[in-house]
Amino acid sequence: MPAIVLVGAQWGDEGKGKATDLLGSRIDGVVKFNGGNNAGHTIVIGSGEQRQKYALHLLPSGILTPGCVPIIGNGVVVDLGVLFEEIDGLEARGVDTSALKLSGSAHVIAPYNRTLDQVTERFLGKSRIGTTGRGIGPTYADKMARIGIRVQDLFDTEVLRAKVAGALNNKNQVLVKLYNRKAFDVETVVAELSSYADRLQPMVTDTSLLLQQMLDRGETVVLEAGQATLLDVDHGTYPFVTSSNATAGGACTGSGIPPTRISSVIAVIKAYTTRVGEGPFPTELHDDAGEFLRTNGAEFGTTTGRPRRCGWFDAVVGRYATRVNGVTDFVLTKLDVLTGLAEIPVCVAYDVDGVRYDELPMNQADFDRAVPIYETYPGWDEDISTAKTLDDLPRTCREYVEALETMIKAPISAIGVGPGRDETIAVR
Ligand code: 2SA
Ligand code: GDP
Ligand code: MG
Repeated sequence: MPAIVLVGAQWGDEGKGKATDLLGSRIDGVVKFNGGNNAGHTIVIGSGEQRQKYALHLLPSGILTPGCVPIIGNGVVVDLGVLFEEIDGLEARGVDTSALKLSGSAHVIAPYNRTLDQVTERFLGKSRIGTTGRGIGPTYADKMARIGIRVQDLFDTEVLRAKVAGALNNKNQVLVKLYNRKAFDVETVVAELSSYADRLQPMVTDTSLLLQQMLDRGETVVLEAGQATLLDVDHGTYPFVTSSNATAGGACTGSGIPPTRISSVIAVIKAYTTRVGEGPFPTELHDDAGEFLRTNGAEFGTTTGRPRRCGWFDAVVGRYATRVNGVTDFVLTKLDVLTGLAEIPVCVAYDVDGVRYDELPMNQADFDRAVPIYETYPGWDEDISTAKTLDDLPRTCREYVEALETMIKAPISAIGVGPGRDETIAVR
């Protein structure tokens, strides 16, 4: 039965939160499989005076759907303070979070990992990645170096103490000698992490087993990615990426659901492109058009508030997302943001030193020099935010969507025309 993977096709903030939320009553569980509180998913529910906006970071989007089991998988890195802050914030607004499950194998973001993320970025200066500063990279580095702290370690103080001491062995030297920072005290870290244990205990579960049982019962589960394809540590614009696998492959390793159980892969793609943080972005705009997209699309980081870099739709990136994720359906979002533009350029290929590339160049150095080759489409002026079917869209708008669909080589099954749940066109 269906295990649906949902990923971002570009550099993030495509509207994955809204897309997951839209699946709503059709799903029994949502598992977040990568990343941590670097993610920011905005979900808008209701209309008029009833309109409510939620910004989720660590919690899966399914938390807002009654009856849906929200699950934090083993592939996630968890800042426990942020987790409880988010839970308390939702509870205060009347959202029931009691069904939340957390993998005992998920890694914990320790306080020294947050510090290391921030000081490393500062020392990198011009070569910085532009991270969210939440400790994500150093925590995944510890996981791979096999010196990470896992959720299950919090329930045995002796084990926890040994692990924290092991992790701090080298880190304190680096922090003091290289970065001129104070050393972390083992006991203080142990006390901080242990303080969450009692409240955490009831939600800690073998989530891989739970998910398998749900699928065996014929239930539907969504595997929800944080970040996006071009931020994937293997398939993205390395080193300007996050430190996890945000593509469909990561959904299996980060949740414990095997590839043979995945039934479809939905990719969310914006009708233009944004990126936050450093790194190459061929269609980036530094002019009034970029400002138009940022203002109309409210393109500011959900977690950090940083202004997002904005540019035209890049069909090469879209095709790449189709290929590396095995996309079966696209959700095209923020089409409404383009309303009012006389013409809309779309990048169909790149020119790298006089050579045309229809696919993403293999070498990062070549991608850095990629110059977009544009085709231009006529825009539209009509308000499309109340459109419910393709026929409700102006002809030029429909033609824009059809052109994108042909270029990205997978069907567009839903279109977002506003942030709200109901501001959506179901295409098929
Ligand atoms: P990190 O913190 O180590 O994961 O940063 C590495 C790169 O990954 C980018 N990244 C993101 N890009 C877009 N959206 C993200 N989530 C927030 C949002 C971001 C925010 O929803 O708006 O509020 O600033 C996200 N998380 C990580 C990051 O910019 C680096 O390029
Ligand atoms: P995510 O990280 O992919 O979940 O995306 P974010 O929540 O960080 O950013 C997407 C933003 O676009 C949010 O503020 C959403 O409310 C908003 N949004 C989603 N879909 C649409 C849409 O179709 N139109 C408009 N105007 N806004 C949208
Ligand atoms: Mg986001």
